[in-house]
Amino acid sequence: MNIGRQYSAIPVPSEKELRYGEIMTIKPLIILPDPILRQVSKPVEQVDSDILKLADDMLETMYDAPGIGLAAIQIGIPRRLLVVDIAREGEEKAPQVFINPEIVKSSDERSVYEEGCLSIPEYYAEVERPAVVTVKHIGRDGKEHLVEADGLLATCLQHEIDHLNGVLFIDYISRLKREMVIKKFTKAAKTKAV
Ligand code: K1U
Ligand code: ZN
Repeated sequence: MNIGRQYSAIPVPSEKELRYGEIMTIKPLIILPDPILRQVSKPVEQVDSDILKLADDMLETMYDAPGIGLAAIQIGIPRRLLVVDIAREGEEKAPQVFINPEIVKSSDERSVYEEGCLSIPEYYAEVERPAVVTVKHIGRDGKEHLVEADGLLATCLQHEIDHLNGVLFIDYISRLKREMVIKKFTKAAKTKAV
């Protein structure tokens, strides 16, 4: 029996035709308490056209939500791949793709940010994390890169890398609050399932 199934959204991807006939797909998001969100994602073995298409679909899904980050597991794909774009409204888009990201350095300095999650819609909570992180990853070009991030990018990258390890931002709040959030989303999922 796959208990995860009962919470899963009915997968109804929508397609968007872009210039040059390219098709990008907006994928359904996996929502709490789906146990898929607790899976530990496996490394991407090869940066090929399938992975690049997946990254493009993730960006389209993130922009549609809208959000500033997305991990592959949030659309049900347990691979170590995430996308971010922290450009503000009115600014030019600045999509970034991180394949097999790893935090190789974290500052002792901490910062607090009110986080949200596309898999836990309309719930926000303050989370304290290292203020600056250095992230090693493979980019769209298939090459290794190092990014030193601070501010919102540092917070967002840590939130997304947590997703790759099955960790959610509600894991940093009190047990009582977390249980209340899970209870609320479990009830909502059961109501939608009928
Ligand atoms: O991983 C996710 O669920 C995406 C999440 C990323 C994130 C937000 C805040 C702090 C850390 C990580 C979101 O994008 S939630 C939506 C959101 O923050 C937002 C939506 C529209 C405009 C600006 C922000
Ligand atoms: Zn999230």
